[in-house]
Amino acid sequence: MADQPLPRVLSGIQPTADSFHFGNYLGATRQWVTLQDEFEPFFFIADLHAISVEHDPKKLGERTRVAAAQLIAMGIDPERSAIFVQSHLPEHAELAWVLNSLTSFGEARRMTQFKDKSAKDGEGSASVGLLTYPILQAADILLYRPQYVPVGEDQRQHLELTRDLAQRFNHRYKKTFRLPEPFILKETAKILDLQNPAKKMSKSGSSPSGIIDLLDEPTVSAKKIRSAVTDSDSVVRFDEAEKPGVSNLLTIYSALTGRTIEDLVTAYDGKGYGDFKGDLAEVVVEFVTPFRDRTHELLEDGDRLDAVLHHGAEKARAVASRTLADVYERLGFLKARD
Ligand code: ATP
Ligand code: LTN
Repeated sequence: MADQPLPRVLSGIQPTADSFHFGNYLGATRQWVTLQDEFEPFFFIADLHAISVEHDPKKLGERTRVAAAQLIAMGIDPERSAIFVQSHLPEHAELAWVLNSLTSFGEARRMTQFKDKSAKDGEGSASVGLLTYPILQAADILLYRPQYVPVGEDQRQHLELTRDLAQRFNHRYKKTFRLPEPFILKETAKILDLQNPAKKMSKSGSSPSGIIDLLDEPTVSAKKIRSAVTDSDSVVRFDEAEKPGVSNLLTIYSALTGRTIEDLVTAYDGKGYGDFKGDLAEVVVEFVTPFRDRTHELLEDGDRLDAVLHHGAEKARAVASRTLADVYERLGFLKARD
């Protein structure tokens, strides 16, 4: 019997900083690594999304390469997974245009990420790209008809919009898109800022001491863990409402070591925050040191990285161009002559 094709998994990450952080890794990309075994995997660097806020064109290309190197260093296998750059496939922007015409203005404006990001300088000066950002994201996803989209909690609403748009298109024209499901791990869905545990750790929103970058100097990361905000009672206990800082550190500790939260709480019973943070700092250093080395090694061979991205784009194009052709046909566009 012929092998059944595997269901697909797809996700993307923006090249908006010089490094990924622990929120990106524990919330999202770590799941990319495990899911690639059981699904046909597509992972991309969302450079089109990165220009929806002001960006530095001198840095974008290099950040895109560094992002790809980090994904490989984490364990995304370029032989198995299509790793590609969003702007290398015009199909993403083309399907986004189609979906723009299916989305109401109010629907786009209600997205909390748009509200948060546009609040900074006022909605009137936010780019229309920031408003339509989730529609481009829906296009990214629907082109590949994936079963799962592994992301952090902050992306749940965008996934809901994606499903709504898929349903709307299927209903209005003909069944074309698969309804994707978010894949969000409860425990690590929202890693918090180390200095302000009321907020998520974020490339754009965190201060340098609130965020642990995977490519930071390991001694710097250790220091950030040791000076993370906790509270004054000195008891290591998991309580997200009363002790968000300590609970966040327990989440990171548990995710990096595989030890359960209960096991950690028992192990630090009667010890203070000093021991707890010191040990976690060591765990973090042990994790980031080989990761950084692998990333830097991969970055030394730029040609090989570019070849991986080229090959990834070819695999992606084979799928994306077929979906887009179906969409154009169903919309009634006149076919171009060969
Ligand atoms: P920016 O601040 O530029 O919006 P970001 O730090 O939020 O960036 P993204 O590139 O938007 O990072 O996110 C990449 C992936 O990481 C997404 O799946 C997102 O949900 C996840 N993610 C980001 N921050 C966290 C976090 N603090 N906890 C868990 N997951 C996160
Ligand atoms: N908005 C996402 C990045 C992203 C994405 C996607 C994630 C762009 N397109 C498609 C999953 C699927 C973010 O992480 N901020």
